[in-house]
Amino acid sequence: MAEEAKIREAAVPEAFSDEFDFAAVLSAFPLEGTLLGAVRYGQGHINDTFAAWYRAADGRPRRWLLQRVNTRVFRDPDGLMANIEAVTSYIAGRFRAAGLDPERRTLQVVRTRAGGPLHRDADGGCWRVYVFVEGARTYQLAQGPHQLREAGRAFGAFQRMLADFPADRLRETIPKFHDTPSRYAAFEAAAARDARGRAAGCAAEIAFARARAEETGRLLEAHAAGLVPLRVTHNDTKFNNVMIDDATGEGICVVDLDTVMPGLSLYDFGDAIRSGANTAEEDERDLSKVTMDLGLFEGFASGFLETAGASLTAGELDLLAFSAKLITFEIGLRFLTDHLDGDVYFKVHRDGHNLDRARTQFTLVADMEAKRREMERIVKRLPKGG
Ligand code: GN1
Ligand code: MG
Repeated sequence: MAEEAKIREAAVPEAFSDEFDFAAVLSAFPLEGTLLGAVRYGQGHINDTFAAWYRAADGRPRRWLLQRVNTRVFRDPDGLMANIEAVTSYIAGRFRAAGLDPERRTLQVVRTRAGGPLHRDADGGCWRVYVFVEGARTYQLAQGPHQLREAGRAFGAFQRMLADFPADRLRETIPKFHDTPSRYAAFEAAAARDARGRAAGCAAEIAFARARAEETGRLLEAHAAGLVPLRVTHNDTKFNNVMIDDATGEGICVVDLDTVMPGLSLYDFGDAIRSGANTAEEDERDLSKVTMDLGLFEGFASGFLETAGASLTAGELDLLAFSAKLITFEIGLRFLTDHLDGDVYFKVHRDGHNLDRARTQFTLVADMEAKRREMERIVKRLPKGG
């Protein structure tokens, strides 16, 4: 409580959204006080996320995180929520066992008045509410290697905490999510269909992708060869999926748990480098600003290896640097595929948005190819703990 009192109250917004009937949706949840309204929150590409503001009886404002789950992407929302409740309660238990208050360290699902984790509206929309983690925020761009180190520690610790979690209790929310060869096949199919006549306009990106078709299977081959084990992984370790405490700068809470599934540690490492070590935003149009910064790379790697390094196999350690490149390539492929398909998966906010995103990813891939030796040297020399 004392800790909570130190957290500065966030300002109530001046205007609220009228995109949905929030009063009707939120009446399904047992939230105290008077609803003031909801505003869009965050930068996610899949779900619709809002901060829902209330005024409590004592006059103080309080917000909750409200999300409309994208059911085109997540076909089994009940399975998804079963995963999230199982994982968050397991993690809370692990924090408690370590003598830490789980309150701000893991997401907490607020169940509906009916007792379930989801509310379905009249249009079939699936809604959920989480406790809002106050006094912490996410960043689109890292403020320096120290933040990457915090993110690395948080994602490494997340993976370590789930090491004994019974993986057979998890539904696969999106099958073959990080299966790069399948993602490549989907890209070739989209290029062949050319549904929107966009292929001619991105011939350079298509050629860039084709030149790297050979290496898409490397992580799965290493897994099949027994060098890289299946673990419970986060699978969407974007830098903006870890909350950084405003007061301490610590990476306190890993969010966006929709894709927690059995996977490879290399997916989590790779995706974090893709997003966190980029010196520019994911959709930056000025590609001269897009580079993979070795200081940021080292920041993340040092934190991740500090908390998870000792449990990684030699096969995993050998592939860490490569995984950054492969996952960046894979997500670039997914953006390019969606551009070719007509922007049906990722939210877009301007024409050519997915193509811009694909270009930044491919620019990073080329930069990582140039810096590969240095990345490998850094991984080798950092201490491995956990
Ligand atoms: C999506 O939901 P969000 O924006 O954190 C996507 C990730 C991609 C990412 C690219 C379920 O993540 O796989 O890496 O966009 N999530 C899903 O920015 O597809
Ligand atoms: Mg997210």
